[in-house]
Amino acid sequence: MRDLTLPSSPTFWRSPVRGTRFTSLLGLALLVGIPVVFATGLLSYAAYNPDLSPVNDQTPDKGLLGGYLFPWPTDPHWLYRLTQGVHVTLGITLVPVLLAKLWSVIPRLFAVPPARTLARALERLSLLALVGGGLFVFATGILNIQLDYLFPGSFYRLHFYGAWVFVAALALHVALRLPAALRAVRRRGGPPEGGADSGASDPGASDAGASDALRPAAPTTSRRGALWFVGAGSLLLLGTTAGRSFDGPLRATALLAPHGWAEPGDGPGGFQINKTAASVGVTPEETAAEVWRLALVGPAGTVRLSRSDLAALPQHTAALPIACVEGWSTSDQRWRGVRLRDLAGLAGHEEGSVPDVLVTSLQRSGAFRRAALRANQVADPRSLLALEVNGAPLTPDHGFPARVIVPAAPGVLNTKWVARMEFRQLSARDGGDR
Ligand SMILES: Nc1nc2c(c(=O)[nH]1)N[C@H]1C(S)=C(S)[C@@H](COP(=O)(O)O)O[C@H]1N2
Ligand SMILES: [Mo]
Repeated sequence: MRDLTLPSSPTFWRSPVRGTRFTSLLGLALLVGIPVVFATGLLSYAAYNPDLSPVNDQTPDKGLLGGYLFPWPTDPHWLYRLTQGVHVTLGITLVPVLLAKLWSVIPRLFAVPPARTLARALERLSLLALVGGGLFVFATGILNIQLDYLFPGSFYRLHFYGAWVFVAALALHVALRLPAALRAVRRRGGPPEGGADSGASDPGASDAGASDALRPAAPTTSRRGALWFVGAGSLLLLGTTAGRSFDGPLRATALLAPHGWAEPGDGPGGFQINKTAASVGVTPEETAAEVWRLALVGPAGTVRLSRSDLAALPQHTAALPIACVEGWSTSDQRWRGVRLRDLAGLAGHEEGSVPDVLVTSLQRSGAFRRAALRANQVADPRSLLALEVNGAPLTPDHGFPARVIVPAAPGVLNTKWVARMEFRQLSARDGGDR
């Protein structure tokens, strides 16, 4: 008899590696890792001050999903470095596990009939959200850290909504499948029971265990070997990614990180650079001493300061890292400049009632030209408009003549080449329409 070799045929998928236990082990690994990635992702979103307008408020319709948002703290000063390093590094590390898990159940994607009961039909629909949502959040995340903003609209919004869809479907999936997965994993250790790996003793096995090959091909590896292969892939990614959170020789191990290994040069400015001055069109002409002025806007009107005016104000030092949403970070750098709260004072705000601030770069276009900081960030004595780093004037690429640096904040809020600072209430409390 001729084989019917359509993917929907039970004999089409022949790898003997597929099986309930294999799938379950991968699923449990994801179940440990994904909640950590999700939680650090929610923190990352909160760290953006997403409910400050006009710049950061890109998800005004986030509704209940944004209900957990809280003012991002400034302590400990390495907070975002840790949470975002974990978010990106662990996310990348889980990719082989996710792909192997999907591979292990792919025959079920083609199963006919798609479902025998209404409950199964509904579950299969939720798998669309699970698989689609999972692939979507991982793909958008990886594209973002590669600086490829291929998706239309805001990355934050897409990744944020995608994550909620994915996690909601995941919660349902876990509720439905966890007991069977735990049984499948225990089975190997305990006394043999029925068809061991086949899932044949499970009620509803025709659905749940359908990834076992009916007519397995000759094995080229054992299931244990396949798990080692997946684990080794994860370790390889971990080992070639984690280094981007560290300075010194470790950074050179971050082979796969787009910004992880680029040599930023030696000297006081010799640490990671995201965008260079040239790449965003900031020229030496417009940052020259005779030309550049900082505009401070507040109740006192507009105050214009030259770089030497700023240098004549009380100078303070703070040791703070740059920690990018892409997951890379630097160790603490020694920044020196004027306190943001002192500038709020110059703009006419009384000491003790420091407001939010909207910072604009002299860079004319691009996503990072404006950023909003919350009052608690402005008030922190370590939050500076830095003029120097590591004992020398800022280099052009690190934001000369002046840049913002705030403890524990995502790198993108540390605006470079600052031209204007508006000190006023930016949060929803006064917003009216929300
Ligand atoms: N004007 C301006 N400021 C900016 C950026 C930018 O592109 N333009 N990039 C931001 C991002 S995403 C990061 S991570 C930090 C990087 O600072 P560094 O290049 O000094 O390390 O600067 C932030 N400030
Ligand atoms: Mo960044």
